[in-house]
Amino acid sequence: MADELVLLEKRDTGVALVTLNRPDALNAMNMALRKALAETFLSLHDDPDVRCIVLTGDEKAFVAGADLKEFLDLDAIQLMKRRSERYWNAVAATPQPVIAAVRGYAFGGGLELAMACDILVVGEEAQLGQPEIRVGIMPGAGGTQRLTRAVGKYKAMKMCLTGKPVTGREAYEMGLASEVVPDAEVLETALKMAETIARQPPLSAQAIKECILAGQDAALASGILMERKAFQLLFASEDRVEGMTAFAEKRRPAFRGE
Ligand code: CO8
Repeated sequence: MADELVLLEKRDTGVALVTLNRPDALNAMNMALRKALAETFLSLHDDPDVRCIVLTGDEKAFVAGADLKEFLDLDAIQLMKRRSERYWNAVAATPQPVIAAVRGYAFGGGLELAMACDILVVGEEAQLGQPEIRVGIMPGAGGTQRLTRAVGKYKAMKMCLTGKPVTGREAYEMGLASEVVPDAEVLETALKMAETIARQPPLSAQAIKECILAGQDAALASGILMERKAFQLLFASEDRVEGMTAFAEKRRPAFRGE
């Protein structure tokens, strides 16, 4: 277990905790780690017992970026042929909500991985940055795109062009995090939030996630239409009947994801 690059713990609360486990390299993402992470997420996509996922590293690092040592001798065609985007997509396309619990460094591909999640809980002293420019490359897995959507053009330009990180507190203030807490409370806060989400009807949670993500890139009228159709569709779910009946009967609903 301790040798595994990615640890998976499924809890009876409906929460899955995924922990990156390459501490000697500050969780830098080599190909083996990316593959293991993708396989772990793919195994969760269709698991009805998993209603929310928390992704974390350790106290020192969420992820210190792509593995630079592995990049050193790579040429452009070899890089292209690795098609490593499929590993990122396995995380980004997860139907259930995913919370990134960020402590320590989230650099380069690490920040891009966190931004592929839906909610970011960050420690006050965490360091988030896109330092790729300092080693002669640039963000390559969403950094110029998701960061700009999150914080706007001017802050994204500054972060990507200077390579300078921001703290977790600064990230929260600029809209790059959902919540900031003392570093020691990050994981607990993320897990509690995940438990709250896991108690909600999963079809609603998944529809909300889908609408927010797809709506970001749609015209407002198209986004509103998409939202209305998803809203109407949820009236076909058993959990909708259960939720409204439980409200009328003044009891706690029991959602089954049907
Ligand atoms: N790659 C490989 N090894 C790393 C990385 C990394 N990104 N980061 C840290 N490590 C290793 C170190 O080499 C060191 O190993 P060793 O003990 O064998 O020498 C160990 O982790 C501990 O690191 P440090 O001794 O450097 O620890 P410090 O606390 O002194 O410093 C830092 C921590 C500041 C995080 C420092 O390690 C650092 O600057 N790391 C590099 C950060 C970086 O530049 N990240 C961006 C990488 S590029 C990228 O992510 C592009 C993504 C695009 C994805 C697209 C895919 C197609």
